This record gives sequence, structure tokens and C-alpha cells, in this order.
Amino acid sequence: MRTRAAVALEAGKPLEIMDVELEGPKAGEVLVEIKATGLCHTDEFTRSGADPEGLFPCILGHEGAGIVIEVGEGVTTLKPGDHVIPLYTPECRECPSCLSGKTNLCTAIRNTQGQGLMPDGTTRFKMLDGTPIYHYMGCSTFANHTVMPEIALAKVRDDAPFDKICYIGCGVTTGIGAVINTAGVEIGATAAVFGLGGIGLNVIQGLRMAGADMIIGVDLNDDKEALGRKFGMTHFVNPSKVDSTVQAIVDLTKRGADQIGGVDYSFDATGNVQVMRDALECSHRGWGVSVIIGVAPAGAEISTRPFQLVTGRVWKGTAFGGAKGRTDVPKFVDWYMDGRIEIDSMITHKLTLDEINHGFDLMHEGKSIRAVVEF
Ligand code: NAD
Ligand code: AHE
Ligand code: ZN
Repeated sequence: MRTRAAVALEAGKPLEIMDVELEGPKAGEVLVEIKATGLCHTDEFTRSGADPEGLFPCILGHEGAGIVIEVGEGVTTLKPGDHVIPLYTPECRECPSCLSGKTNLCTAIRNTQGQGLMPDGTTRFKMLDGTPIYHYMGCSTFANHTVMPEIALAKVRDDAPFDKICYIGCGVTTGIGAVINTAGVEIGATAAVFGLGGIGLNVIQGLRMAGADMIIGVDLNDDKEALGRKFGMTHFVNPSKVDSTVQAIVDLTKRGADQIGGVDYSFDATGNVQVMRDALECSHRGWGVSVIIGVAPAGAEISTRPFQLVTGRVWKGTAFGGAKGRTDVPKFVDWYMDGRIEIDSMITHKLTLDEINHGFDLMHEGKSIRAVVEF
């Protein structure tokens, strides 16, 4: 079939909107009509050329929602008409990682996914001249239709609005999941969140849900302060306005007779490795846990004095908030529909596919939380 897509032809170039050819679903695969997709900073990271796994030409996008149109041979858990959210972290429930119960990082199709291919080693998308187009994060939601493996689709209730629940496909689940699944934040905790964008604000929302007492937001953009406070942030630090961000956070959190200071939990949602170091070092001696969410450019490395870890701080990372997609994503949709999590006010801009490049401009200008393309 022919469908319309925003294609990343080359690193660093704007996406080009064009008709592309899409082959139907093979065995174990599903054809999905994408109804809405968010623009996550990770799409921009790959578009820019900073992603060591970036391949071109490709169809980016991994934060979508849509409807099943057709299922391939052997598909048993989905049928045409089902509402689904694509999963860049699939859940096969059979691989050693899924069976371990210790991680959400299913390994069933990760190798081919990282090569921009379907599990059989081929692509379903082609340009009209026959040039293959790579898939992206196994999703490619910047297309009106896409083909996905059955194990990479979460079936969700059909009364939930696509233009809101698409955000559960990455940002919402990553932010809230980082707090609940990865950090395991407890009532009364203190926390610092670095980067108050589409992910960081969901970390703040997750911290409020978990019952954190003090939630310190950190961002270079002062406009983020009001947004952060709306979702539960209690204190704000702009690193450009203090001598040391770490010291500012330590000073805010000095409690008890020893006056040591430091947060119980910190989160990096910037992708900047110096920020990751600050996030670790502002966590409390003896027990602070610092969670890396941000994705750093090719070649970037983190560093700190080992003494930071010797003295009890723990450095962790999280992908998709540690969530098991087919199991947890339908629950996140229920939470949203029950009014237990906020999404609507985080969708700051709605765009057509033709306007998608404007969505990246808004992201760079710090004007959007999430821009969503509706088909
Ligand atoms: P975003 O562009 O919406 O937000 C980034 C925020 O960080 C902005 O508010 C910006 O002002 C702030 N910022 C940038 N540099 C800063 C600095 N040096 N100090 C303080 N604040 C700074 O991006 P997003 O969509 O929220 O994504 C955030 C990061 O999380 C990206 O690196 C993205 O690739 C990554 N991400 C990771 C996962 C995962 O599963 N691990 C999932 C989604 C996104
Ligand atoms: N390709 C990059 C890594 C990108 C990355 O870490 N992606 C996260 C999801 S970001 C969603 O917005 C992820 O799921 N990582 C686990 C995985 O298996 O990719 C690089 O540096 O190579
Ligand atoms: Zn994302």
C-alpha cells in the first residue's frame, strides 16, 4: 500500500513529507494505522546525527497510538479494530530477560530493531523509487501507517483519545516509571529532577504520586519553573544563576544534626553528561540514588570520583521507565482515563504531519512540552 510519512533522508536535515510504499504484515506482524504521535527529544537526537545507531533514510517516531488494520499469519493477541500503542521496548514474555522478572529490556528483537529492520531482517517501507527506508526503534510512528511485530504492541481500551495516550508510548511512562519502577521512591522522600521537558515533568508528576516531600526542579530555562510547580515541583534552581548547582541543592536539603544535605533521589532528563554528574553528586551520602534517563550523544561518557560511589551513592539508568509494555501500558491508559495522571495540559501543540518540522523548532526553543502530530 501507499502511505504518507515524514522521512529523515539525511542526518541533520529537516524531515521530508512524502508518499512511501509499505508492504503488508508478514507472519507475527501487524499493520497499524497511526492516529497520533508525539515528538520526543530522542527523535531529535537521532535526526540530528548524534545517535550512534542512527540510520538513514529512516522514518522516525516512537510515541504513537493507532488502530490495527490487518494482522499477519499466526497473530493471536490482536485483531483489526483493536486500539494499540507501539512499544520500542517489546515484551515477548519468552526471552531470558522477560523471564528473569528483573528487567523490562526484552531481547527478542533488539538486534534487528537496532539495525532499522523487522525481525526477518528486511524493511517494510520503501521510497517510491524502491529504495528501502529503515524502521526506527521498531516503531516509525511518523507515518500514517506502520508495520510492527505483535510483541511490540500494547492493546489498550478503545475509549481513550489517541492524541493524548500516544504520550504514554514514551514520555509519560518513562517519567513516572523511572520514579516508581527504577528508583522506588517512598513517601516523604526528597528529590531533584534535572531537565523539565516532556520527560522531567512526568518525573515530577511521578514523584508527587509517590508522595515525595521536596521536589527540586533544575532547568536553564526560567519559563519551566511555573510548569514544574504546576505538576508538583516545590523548589527551582536555574544552574546559570548559582555558583554550583550541586551546592545549591545540598543547601536546600540540609536536615538533621549532621547538616550533610543531598537528595534521596535524583533524575537526569537532559542527556548532558555534566548534568548527569551533578545529579549523582547532589544525592545524599550513604543512600542517594541517581537515575539517568537522558540519552547522550555518540562518544559522550560519564565520569565522577569513585569516592562518590564508595560513600554510598548509587548510579542507575532506565529505559522506558522500567515498564513492561504489554502489561503496564494498558494500566497507564486506565490511570489517565480515571484522572489519576495528567496528560492533557502537557500536550501544548497539535500539528499536522506537514508541520512536523515546526514541532522540532518548538522543542529547541523550549516552547513545547509535547507537540503531537495528528493524522
Ligand atoms: P525536552 O527537550 O522536552 O526537555 C529537555 C529539558 O532539559 C529542557 O527543558 C531543557 O531546557 C533542559 N535542559 C537542557 N540542558 C540543560 C542543562 N544543561 N541543565 C538543565 N536543564 C537543561 O526533552 P525530553 O523529551 O524531555 O527528553 C529528555 C531526555 O530524555 C532526552 O535526552 C531524551 O532523549 C531522553 N529520553 C530517554 C528515555 C529513556 O527511556 N531513557 C525516554 C525518553 C526520552
Ligand atoms: N541509540 C542510542 C540509545 C538510545 C536509547 O538509550 N534509547 C532508550 C529509549 S529513549 C526513548 O525516548 C532505550 O530504550 N534504550 C534501550 C535500548 O535497548 O535501546 C545509542 O546511544 O546507541
Ligand atoms: Zn522517547
